Amino acid sequence: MFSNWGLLTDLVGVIIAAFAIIIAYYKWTFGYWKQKNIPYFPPSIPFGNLENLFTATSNIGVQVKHFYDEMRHNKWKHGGLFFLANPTYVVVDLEYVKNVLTKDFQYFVDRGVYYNEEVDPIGAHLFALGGPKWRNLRTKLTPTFTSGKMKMMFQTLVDCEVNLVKKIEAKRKTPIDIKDVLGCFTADIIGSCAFGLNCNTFEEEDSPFRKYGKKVFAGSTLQRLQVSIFMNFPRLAKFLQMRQIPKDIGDFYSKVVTDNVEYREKNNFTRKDFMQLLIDMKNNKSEGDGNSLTLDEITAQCFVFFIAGFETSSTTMTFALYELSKNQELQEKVRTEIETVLAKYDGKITYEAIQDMKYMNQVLNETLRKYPPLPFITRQCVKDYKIPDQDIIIENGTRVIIPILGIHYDPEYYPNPDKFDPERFSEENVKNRHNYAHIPFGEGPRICIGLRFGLMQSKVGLTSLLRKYRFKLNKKTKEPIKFQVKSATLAAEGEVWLDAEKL
Ligand code: HEM
Ligand SMILES: *[C@@H]1O[C@H](CO)[C@@H](O)[C@H](O)[C@H]1NC(C)=O
Ligand SMILES: *[C@@H]1O[C@H](CO)[C@@H](O)[C@H](O)[C@H]1NC(C)=O
Ligand SMILES: CC(=O)N[C@H]1CO[C@H](CO)[C@@H](O)[C@@H]1O
Repeated sequence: MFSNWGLLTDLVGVIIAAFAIIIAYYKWTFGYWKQKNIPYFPPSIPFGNLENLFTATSNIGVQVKHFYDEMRHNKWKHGGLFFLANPTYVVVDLEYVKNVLTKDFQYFVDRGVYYNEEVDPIGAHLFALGGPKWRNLRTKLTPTFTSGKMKMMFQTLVDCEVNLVKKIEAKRKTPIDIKDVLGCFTADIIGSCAFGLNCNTFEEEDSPFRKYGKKVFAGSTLQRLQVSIFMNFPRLAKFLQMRQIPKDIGDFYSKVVTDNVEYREKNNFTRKDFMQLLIDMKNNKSEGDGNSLTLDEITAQCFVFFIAGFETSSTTMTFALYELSKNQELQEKVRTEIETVLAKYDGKITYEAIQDMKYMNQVLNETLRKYPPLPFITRQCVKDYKIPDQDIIIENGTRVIIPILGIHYDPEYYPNPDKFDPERFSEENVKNRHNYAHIPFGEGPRICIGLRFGLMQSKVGLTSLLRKYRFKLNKKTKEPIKFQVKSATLAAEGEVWLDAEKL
């Protein structure tokens, strides 16, 4: 025992030295924004400007919004933050936002999301990739999302709508957990369009598909710790061969795609969905137009379509119905439009009918303003960038944040921002506002590729529900609604309970 004393004191010495080095590193890096002459808020060790990762009481998106608010209050056009020890550049001025996302996009091509193709190929999807790899894939995938392709897939959506109405009908006697019902609906749609599954896959409450889908977003403390390592120490993560997506999840989705591709090729079976479009690209090799995809690439894209597509649209519809339940007058106005438009199309929900609903658009715009599923987006600077009207260089490698939630609640653009008011998106009012004051899908060359699809499925869902039912908020819903602290997206904490009254 005593012979170990020497070893123990050595160990203590090493630990103290390590701490000293870490603290010195923090002190040094915390000088970054001051030296750049960019205004910033004083950070602290070890979380920088962020709340304690383990005891945080607000969603990171809400935290970023608070910083935006303070920066605006101080009349800053931009500002510096520290995420742990990492300098993070926040763009505030809308002209700067436009520069980063669009005008000077070539300097901000990357998203700065960690992935490691070797250990999990499923992580190398469009959302995460950067540089030429991203550009190449984006070019290949863009034709998959044209309005022509959306029209082609429309019937698949309408097929799923039948199940949605059935579900509401079955549950109508008691308050409805609308978030859950709509989660099934969008999982159904994307599962069917990206994975070629039949619509009723989600009849059972916990199909493996949704279970794994939820798991990706769940955000246990361990998961968030991991994400924080990915964000702040990507090189360490790569060195440790860390997976971004747990093995069981990756294997599950991989198998679904592989089986499906095999089945279709063996049986010469085709279907009008995303997967088919990707398979067609895979088999395009011979034409040598550089348009082909590997099986791993297909899997990764199907996976990201599912992950990016189901939660975003279901929360959008949930919040829209929540707001419309609180305001019956607006709900009636949407319903009137639905009835008028559908009457022109023989009472059928068609692609054209959906495009014809102007007020529905305004309601969705306002919903996405108040509840952008992604409260902020990131870019990574890929070459030194001089800010146009200032003598400041943003260095290669710097993480950039566009604070969507903050912009969407800025009283200068949206007076009385907490009020839900679709009139903000009348043609007249939109014209009088900066284009970049409403960016729920991002902007520029990296804008959400699934924008059309997301809007389309949200409109189909709302149309089919509102034409048949009147929704009212049930007392069981905890108000005011808070945002989930641990989730990566902006989702409601707890259930949203609605009563549905048949019309
Ligand atoms: C209401 C629904 C949706 C919202 C609010 C939304 C929002 C967003 C946002 C904010 C981004 C980042 C854009 C940027 O960085 O400028 C994004 C990217 C992306 N979204 Fe969506 N999204 C929605 C639906 C969908 C759907 C249905 C799909 C697929 C079927 C999808 C697939 C993607 C992909 C692949 C990217 C990465 C694009 C790239 O980096 O090139 N999204 N989305
Ligand atoms: C597969 O189907 C297409 C059209 O349905 C047909 O042209 C083609 O010859 C079929 N291929 C095989 C191997 O059966
Ligand atoms: C930016 O940094 C990356 C990684 O450190 C490096 O590979 C790249 O060459 C740099 N780009 C420029 C334009 O200096
Ligand atoms: C200002 C704004 O974002 N308007 C959008 C409202 O929604 C429609 C589609 O639903 C978009 O085309 C508009 O650009």
